[in-house]
Amino acid sequence: MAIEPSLAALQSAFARPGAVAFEMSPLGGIVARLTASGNTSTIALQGAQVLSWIAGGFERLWLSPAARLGTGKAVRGGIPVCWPWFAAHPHDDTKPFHGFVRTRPWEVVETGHTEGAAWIKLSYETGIADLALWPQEAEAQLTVRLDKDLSLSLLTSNLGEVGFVMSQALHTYFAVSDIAQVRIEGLDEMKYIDKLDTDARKVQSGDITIEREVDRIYLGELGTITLVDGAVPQRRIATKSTGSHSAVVWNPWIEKTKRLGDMGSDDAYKRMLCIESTNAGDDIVLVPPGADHTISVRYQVK
Ligand code: TA6
Repeated sequence: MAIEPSLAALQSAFARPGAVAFEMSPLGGIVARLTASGNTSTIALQGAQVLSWIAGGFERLWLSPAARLGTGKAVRGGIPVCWPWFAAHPHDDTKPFHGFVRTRPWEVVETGHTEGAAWIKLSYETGIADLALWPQEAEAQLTVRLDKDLSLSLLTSNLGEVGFVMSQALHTYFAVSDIAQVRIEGLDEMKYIDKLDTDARKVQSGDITIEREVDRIYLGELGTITLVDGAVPQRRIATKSTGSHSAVVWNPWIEKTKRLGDMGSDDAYKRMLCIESTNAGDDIVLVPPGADHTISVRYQVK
């Protein structure tokens, strides 16, 4: 497991003037800050977790006011990387929910910039500490690119001698002004697994609105999924994924927000909505020895 390098070492090796800088976050860990096209994004080395994306002058991601780095717990909000399994481990629910890399230190392997764009690539390679959780030799590499949009690409490489099956998610928490004025376009007529109704399989009818806890895995060749925040100023964010045939829509609503206990306030559910790019549900991925798989997503403010 990588030891977190010093801030000075990171600055010296990977800073790019005006595009990539490293700093101590008020949340208590080292973060990279990307600046490009008048936008910014902040990524924690812990979990390679995007914590912030400010585009067009607005913060587009929701982060719990209770979020802290270095506590051994996953940070609630931003874009958690759920790997190498999504939700509960398929055979052993004593293992961490959403895999184990959200709390691990990832290693910066590359940064770069061009006119109007900046990016960072971080890596997590499984090691001895992970064997009890997942006895595979694998590497995850997350590339975060900021330009007028925000793009993430998660490459999984099988470094071992045996194939493995995995599931995963880029578990994005979008900020919304009022959940009562939000809808999701683009999933009409798509099949989904309703996690709140004994995994019943259903079909979406029209746009999605949120009036209760929602936890659904949409399945199939999903096109552009658009979050529409109808409050003033109206905001639209289009999401388009590749390497994925599933997507999760989740809002904890009132009771689950209280049960989670790290949302920052009992009414936090009104200001967030997860639209996640996944390999989840029926959409699990086999990675043969020496092979790899990439899931990616682009977020565009419309
Ligand atoms: O992606 C939706 C979900 O699986 C929900 O069921 C809820 O558990 C959410 O993830 C958050 O999981 P976490 O482990 O971050 O508390």
